Amino acid sequence: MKSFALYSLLVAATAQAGLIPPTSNERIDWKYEQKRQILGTLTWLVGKGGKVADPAGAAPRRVEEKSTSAVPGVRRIKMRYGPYSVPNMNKTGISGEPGSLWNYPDTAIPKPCTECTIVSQRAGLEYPDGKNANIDTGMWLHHMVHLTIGPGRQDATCFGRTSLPHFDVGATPANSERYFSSGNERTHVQIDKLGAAGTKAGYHLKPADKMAFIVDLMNMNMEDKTVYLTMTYDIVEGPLPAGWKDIKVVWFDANQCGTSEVHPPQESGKFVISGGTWKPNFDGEILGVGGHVHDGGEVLKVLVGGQSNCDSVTKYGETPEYIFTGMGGMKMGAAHGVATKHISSMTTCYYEENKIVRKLSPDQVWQIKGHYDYDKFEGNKDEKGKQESIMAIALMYVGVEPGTQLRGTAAPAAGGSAAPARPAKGAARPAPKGAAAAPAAAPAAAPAAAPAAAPAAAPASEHAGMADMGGMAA
Ligand SMILES: [Cu+2]
Repeated sequence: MKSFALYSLLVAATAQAGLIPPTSNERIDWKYEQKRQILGTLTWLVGKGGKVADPAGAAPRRVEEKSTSAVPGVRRIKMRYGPYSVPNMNKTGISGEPGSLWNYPDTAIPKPCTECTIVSQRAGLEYPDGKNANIDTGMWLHHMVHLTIGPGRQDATCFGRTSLPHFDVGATPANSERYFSSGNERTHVQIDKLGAAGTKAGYHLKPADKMAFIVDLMNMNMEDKTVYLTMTYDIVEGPLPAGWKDIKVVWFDANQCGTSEVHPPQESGKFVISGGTWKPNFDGEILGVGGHVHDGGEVLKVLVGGQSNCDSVTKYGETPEYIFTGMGGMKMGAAHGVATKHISSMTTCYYEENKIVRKLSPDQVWQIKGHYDYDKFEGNKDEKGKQESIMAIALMYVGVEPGTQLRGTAAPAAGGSAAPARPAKGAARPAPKGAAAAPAAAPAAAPAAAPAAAPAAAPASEHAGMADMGGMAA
């Protein structure tokens, strides 16, 4: 059987790539994680959803909009990525999820510029005609991870570890970093919040950097849907402005370096899911932080020394597009357990809104806790009536001196010409069944970046900065 051969191949490939768990990380079921990713990958390989060609008459892929940023000289670039075909509710992926495009890697992601500094960013989801796609029409930006791959890029919380999200886009935590993420609440990251006088930091995108996505979308309709993932960037063109700080992002996760998914420990009532602890492995000043939980969640707490530095609080169904009444007023089939009111925003903490700590220090101990209460907020249930997997994630944006590397690691070689590594996954696979045209029209895959000289891995003794594995506490 073709799919079985593929499965064996994938198992062999992942094993070879070193995805075998280190023995110290016992709190994560790596076999389960691996199986989920392999099955998810197989699902889109056998033609259930994925990147397709632009439908006729689709809105343009790149537009310049009027920026609302108070920082002088900022341009707003809106990019439309994909489009992605999302299977309908009658199609169940091999991993068991109906109506979903599950953790789909796309490494053919054009940047908004060759070199610029990003001061704000927000994700969205749109139909080909440019109309907003959300829960009221059965579409859901379930999860997306935005990675930067390039010389000097290091992931502060997965460095030195095997990591599924990095592996998924053909990279490692030693040559790439997760720098942005979005759920359907579509939180606007606003480093430029202080305006013209106060914004002296941004995420500096360099010429050698490549971008990659992991895309996870849901479709509660009875027919397949094609949607674009949009990304709106506010940028300052060219090198990092003089006197500005660059940004490093710290990714906290209850299932760190895995799929981010956690099984709910309870089917009702209150509980907490926690990430592992992290000791800062670089210096910098905390600019902002925001959290992500799933429906049923009340607050994501970012703790330092056991005290909350930021409470990222959920709000539900603030606008009609976040209310799911079902398609045609009925929650059909596998969609019957989907909640009515969904998380429509999560609060963030910028600058002085961080309660205790504004500077990173190696003696601090950081941890996140996702507080859930299914009695207060409805979760999403599967076809069998069981609560679906949940998440607790926070992204902390830290202002750093340009060129900052994780402690104990060497700076990358200057220049950093990218050597071809492996073909970009997002453009290399065959068209899904039923796609109008082969994805030949998709942008040619740029070779995945590989730093000219990968930063030397830190010796074992330097690994104290790594977060340990996440876990649950009732
Ligand atoms: Cu999520």
